[in-house]
Amino acid sequence: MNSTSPVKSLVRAALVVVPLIASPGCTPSAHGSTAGSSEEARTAAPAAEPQKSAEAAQPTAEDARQFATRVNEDLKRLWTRQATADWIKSTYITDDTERNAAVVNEEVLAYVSQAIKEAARFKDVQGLDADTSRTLHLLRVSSTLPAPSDAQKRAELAAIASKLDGLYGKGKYCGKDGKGQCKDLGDLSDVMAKSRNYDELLEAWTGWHTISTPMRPLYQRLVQLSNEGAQEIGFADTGALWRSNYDMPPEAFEKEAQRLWGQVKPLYDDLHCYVRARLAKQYGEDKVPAGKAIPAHLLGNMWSQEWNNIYSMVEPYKGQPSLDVDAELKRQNYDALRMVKLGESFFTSLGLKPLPETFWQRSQFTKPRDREVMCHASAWDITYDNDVRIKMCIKPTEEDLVTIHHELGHDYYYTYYYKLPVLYQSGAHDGFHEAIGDALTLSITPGYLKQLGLLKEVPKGDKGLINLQMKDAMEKVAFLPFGLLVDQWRWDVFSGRVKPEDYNKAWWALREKYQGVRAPVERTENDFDPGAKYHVPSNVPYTRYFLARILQFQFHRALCQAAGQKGALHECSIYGNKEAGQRLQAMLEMGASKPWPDALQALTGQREMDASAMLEYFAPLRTWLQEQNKGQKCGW
Ligand code: X8Z
Ligand code: ZN
Repeated sequence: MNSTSPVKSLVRAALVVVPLIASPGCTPSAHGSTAGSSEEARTAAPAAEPQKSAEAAQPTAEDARQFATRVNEDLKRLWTRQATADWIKSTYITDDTERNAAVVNEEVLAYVSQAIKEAARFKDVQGLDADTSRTLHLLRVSSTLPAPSDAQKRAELAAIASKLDGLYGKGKYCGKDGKGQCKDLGDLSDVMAKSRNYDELLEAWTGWHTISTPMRPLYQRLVQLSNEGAQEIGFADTGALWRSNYDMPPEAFEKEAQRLWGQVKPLYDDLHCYVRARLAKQYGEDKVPAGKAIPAHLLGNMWSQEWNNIYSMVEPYKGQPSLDVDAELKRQNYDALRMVKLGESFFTSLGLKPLPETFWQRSQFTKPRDREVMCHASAWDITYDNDVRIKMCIKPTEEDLVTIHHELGHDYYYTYYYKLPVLYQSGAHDGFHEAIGDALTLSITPGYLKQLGLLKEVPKGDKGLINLQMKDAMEKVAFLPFGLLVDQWRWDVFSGRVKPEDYNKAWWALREKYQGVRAPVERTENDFDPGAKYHVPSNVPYTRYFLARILQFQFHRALCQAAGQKGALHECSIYGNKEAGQRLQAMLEMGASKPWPDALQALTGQREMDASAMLEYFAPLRTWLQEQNKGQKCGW
């Protein structure tokens, strides 16, 4: 609405325990991963084994069509049971709810591998209709943790996945001697965000990184077993399976990710150089030397993935209007419900429908006082039939307000595609799903926030703009290399290019190469630092977030064009614009029914992912950064 650029920011709480499974949104009920273990190996045939159609040697295209229909029906039933069990478990963690979820998850795993093998019979069938071939393809890539058909191994894999997730979820650091007050990730992340004391930060960082040490042998076995599962269904390894979910050969996708990184790297490098110089002022040149990677504990976040928590340290111009939304949220006693309503009102302002009544009845907005829950934000459609919900532990912060928009983006995707067959109930690719809510937050301008009474003053002029862009960049631009490298590491691990004895070394080589950060203290192969990031022990693919950071600007630019806005991209807001809403809705309704370039074209007119919108958006900051960095020794 307003003519200044968006304020938003903030990372979602970089902490908390999350789902076990990757799925269309960030829900646990991922298609085919495991959410726990069952004690006994399930040797029996899957409960809902797809009926063996056309036993004859030569199946027909019609057999294939019927098979695809039946798999969609079976999966809807099975995934509903799985999501139900996972929801109950995640909102009430006990041994019983974990075991219950594990049993259902194993059933789904067994069904999916069986169905994929059966589908192989249709490989050479001529004349398959487009929907049938797409459905069979989506089935094959639907699982993020493929299980071996050997029931004992499948049970072992399920047990390991559950154990890893539990180690992360229960992770605590209780002081150097183990006898101090125990701190969980939430507490330690608060230190990372707020402290400016080098040693205090170091202790929080090293403390959290102790929790993943015991994960190493488990992770190694998970890699072995899931690779076996992947190979059984015809993939080179689990990483190749993940990369096959982008409507192009896995090798082409690897190149695509590198191409996009090449587009944004120069912008990241400029930000890195400027931020490092500011950090050197704060902590001293000896601690943060020019021309070297930055110690990983100084950027306000456990993984240095988003840097907005140290915005005050890098604020370009002092004396400009404050961009601190937290203060007003707290002062006005904003509660969780009001924050979610505010989020919904952004979507409905675009002409999108209100969330169903059940959303309000069944979501978890706040942390219950009387039981253990998974607080990591997620969005769900439990029945694949518009039973949409979010699960969060909302606090009155700007960070959570942004996360609410992110999660509602997932729910709006669900709510517009739930009538499709269940294998089409996904994002065009997983990066699309992660980008919807974020794209909308690019329209949350200071003007909008002022209207809501959440900012006192709208920043003005060049200085106000640079401050705003810096705040944005510390979240969006800073994230890019981390978004990419997590799976660069996993792809190498799954493929065997990185051997278990080099897990940690390879992780830090990538952290340094891409992010320009380094471990603040010596690390060895006794450590297992990748395990200190949730998505590794919980086996959630991560490249989606890298893609989403780029796509959200591409979406934003297209929506601004649809809204008829002609000004600079960083000044655009689509708030209240029905044309933009219609354009978005058309893409959401497609789900995964078509290859993603078709969906991208429907929204943007382009068939390629493209970071030029992100570069255009940050053009003013980029010029400013280059000016500031003159004479600096940039790079590492
Ligand atoms: O895990 C998440 C979301 C759930 S889809 C809260 N994110 C990544 C992370 O926290 O590391 C969002 C940004 C990146
Ligand atoms: Zn998400």
